[in-house]
Amino acid sequence: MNRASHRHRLGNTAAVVTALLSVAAALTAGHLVAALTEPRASPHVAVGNVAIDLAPRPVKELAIDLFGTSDKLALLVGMGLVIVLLATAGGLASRRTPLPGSVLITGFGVLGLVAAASRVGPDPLALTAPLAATLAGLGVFGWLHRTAPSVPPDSEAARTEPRRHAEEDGTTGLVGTTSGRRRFLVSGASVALASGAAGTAGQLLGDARGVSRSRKAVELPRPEVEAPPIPEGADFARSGAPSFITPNSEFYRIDTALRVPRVPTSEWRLRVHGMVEREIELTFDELTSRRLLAKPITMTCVSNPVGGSYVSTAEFLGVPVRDLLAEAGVRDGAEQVLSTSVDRFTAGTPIEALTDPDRDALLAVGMNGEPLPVEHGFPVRMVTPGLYGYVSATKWLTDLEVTTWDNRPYWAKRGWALRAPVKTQSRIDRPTGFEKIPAGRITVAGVAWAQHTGVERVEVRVDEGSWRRAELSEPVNKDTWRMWRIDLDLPPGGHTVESRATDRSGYTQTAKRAPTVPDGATGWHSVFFTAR
Ligand SMILES: Nc1nc2c(c(=O)[nH]1)N[C@H]1C(S)=C(S)[C@@H](COP(=O)(O)O)O[C@H]1N2
Ligand SMILES: [Mo]
Repeated sequence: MNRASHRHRLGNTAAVVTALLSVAAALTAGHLVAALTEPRASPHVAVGNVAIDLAPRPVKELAIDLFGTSDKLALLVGMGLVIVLLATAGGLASRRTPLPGSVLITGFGVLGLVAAASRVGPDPLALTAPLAATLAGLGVFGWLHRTAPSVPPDSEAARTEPRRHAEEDGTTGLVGTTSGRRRFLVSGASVALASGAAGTAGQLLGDARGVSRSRKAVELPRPEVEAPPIPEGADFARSGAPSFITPNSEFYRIDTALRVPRVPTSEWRLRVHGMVEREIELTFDELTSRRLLAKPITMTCVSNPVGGSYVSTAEFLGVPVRDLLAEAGVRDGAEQVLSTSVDRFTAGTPIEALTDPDRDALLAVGMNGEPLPVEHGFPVRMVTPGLYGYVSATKWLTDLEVTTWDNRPYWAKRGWALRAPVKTQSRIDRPTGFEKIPAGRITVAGVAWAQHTGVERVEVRVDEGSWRRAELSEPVNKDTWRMWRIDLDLPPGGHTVESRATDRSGYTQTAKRAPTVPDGATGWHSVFFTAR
């Protein structure tokens, strides 16, 4: 054996860093390969799930008591600590030779293999991730171990004062040590970066694939009462108004999620609690085995400016919220239901709006005949006719707490109104602003909404002339929008057209301009165009 390799001995820090980085490389490589092949075979995920299965009941109950819904996170953190401890010990044991660390990594690998095989079953795909993890771990460990700078045996000084030592030693230690250190730093940093990238990519990819698989597997149950078919006369799309049903891909989208939550149905749970006689906890199957309703509902965002596009209609399929509240038994004094999403968004909905047998607030699972799209709250969201979305339409729903208004919801804490019924509004879709159209007979068309009251009338005026009644599309229900259109004969030149809606309570859309904050914009939509 030559002198150099005989003298290769790692300092404590280098040894521990080497071991920790190797384990990180192993786990993240395994996670990424699992995402590409079989997500359940990701080594730490498989081991964690086996641990959950094997844990005795009292341990599980204790974990839930201690950590509540964060019990899975707690398990992962606990596993992380054990791994860090073992890796540290393995690193320290490998200062002279990489053998102990390699044995440890192989041991982790075998554990991952057994766990993955037991979770996935006899499928060769189950083996790829643990194998990739083991190879990555061993490879990185061997490489970093070789790259790590040597510490001369039994020299305290060497660790603290490498320069003096190197000079005394008469070797090229000064140069060697510094560039060796740098090389080790660079190698270590690249392993850390690559692991971070692999882990993130694996997580994003795995989540996306997991949820799209879960969504494809959903078989929507039939509603107890089918919604009547949408009459042809509900649509003025040919005149330039939007289509009555908004296709899912065009439905407006508003949320605070930087990244859309990805919740497979198998992981979804709903808790109904607070001021109730009986708490309820439901799985997705338990929810969808209840009575479902199908109903077209027009949703609107409070941030929709006059003339804006944050308004859309879909046929939602879901369980009436009032059924669940009746099951739970709402106690006296309750004022709102605070709904919470998996990403901690909250909305507060007045209890009357949810218990009202005439208003079909739903825990929706279906949208236009499909499971909810992921961006629109898969697997379960709330939809409440007649209220702006921020107080009534929590997506990725996981918790319903019956409580009082003392408990402030997300947007109420940020200056928006606590109660927010949708305001009666209308919008002009044709002509569009500054459009140039042939003079003579022109069609002006648009949409109006007054959810839970119903649109009664839409009027149009040009250049501040007299108001004229527009033709209205066939009503579908009082919770959906109505289309309108009117033919006008106009001379060449610039014109301004305005519209105003009147609802079934007799209220006419006000001309008074109000901003969206705190409870929804008002004013007439006006469009300038040129006829020539
Ligand atoms: N989890 C969650 N749910 C949410 C929101 C949110 O930010 N997070 N935004 C609300 C708002 S402000 C509106 S208008 C509706 C929009 O629903 P959509 O994106 O399906 O159109 O969702 C509501 N539900
Ligand atoms: Mo909104």
